Amino acid sequence: IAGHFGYRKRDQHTWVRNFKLCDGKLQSPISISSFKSITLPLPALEIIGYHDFLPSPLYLKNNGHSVVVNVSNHLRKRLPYIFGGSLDINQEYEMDHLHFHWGAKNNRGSEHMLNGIRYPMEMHIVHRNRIYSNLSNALNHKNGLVVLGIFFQLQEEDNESLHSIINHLTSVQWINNEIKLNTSITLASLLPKNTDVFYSYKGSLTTPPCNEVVTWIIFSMPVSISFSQLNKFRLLSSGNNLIADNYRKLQNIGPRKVYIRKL
Ligand code: B30
Ligand code: ZN
Repeated sequence: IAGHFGYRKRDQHTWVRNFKLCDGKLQSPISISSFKSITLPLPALEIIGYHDFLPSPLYLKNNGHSVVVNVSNHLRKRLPYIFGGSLDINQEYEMDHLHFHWGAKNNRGSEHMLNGIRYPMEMHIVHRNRIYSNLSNALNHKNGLVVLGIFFQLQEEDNESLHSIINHLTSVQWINNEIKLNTSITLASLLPKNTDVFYSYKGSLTTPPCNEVVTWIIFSMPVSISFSQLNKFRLLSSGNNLIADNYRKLQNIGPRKVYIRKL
């Protein structure tokens, strides 16, 4: 199977049986409304090293539920990291990997919704708190991860910053296919032009095991992707099925607050 969990409706209902944390009160994704969000005079989110090329080699992998860009970093270079914004003072979060969620049709694909809109794709740049030595340790602590969420909206022209990933998607069509990327990437090129406005709330991994350890930061401004570029994601396969529609159903906000930072 597609790596121990599936996204079809009847599959998502079984997540809580196998992964108890998926039944928690701080789950993600959620539907975000700018009107219901609380405006805070937050400092800017500091994003350090985002203009530098990620250390090579980068690995592109089809893990059966998404396509992932991993950094190997065997030379222990300083990876891009973030702090400030809505994050606890003195906590730094280092980039771990990035991956995507997308739809089979243009009217779906993003995990979060913003003001009633579901975008055709959402990218997650996953960051681990520097005080934890690796991802699995970070998953045991409620300040373990920060995930930056970036929405994609369709546009006629290609987003050239995505070429270094999308040109190689055909090489990872099947589950567990992994290739070394010969080109490098800057994370800055994948972010929206304006990162001053973002939403933030406390939530979870959107996949099993659903640990409630994620401070979510969702940028208000989307980035662009062309139809033909998005269609290349839609050819990725988990074996018997296409990966497309790898987004989790919306979770209850409950008493949680969503904060918005504006300029
Ligand atoms: S997300 O950004 O909320 N979609 C993980 C990190 C971020 C998100 C989801 C999951 C994560 O770290 N998962 C645990 C590690 N995974 C690796 C993986 O993502 O490939 C192993 C696993 O699930 O148990 Cu399959
Ligand atoms: Zn994700």
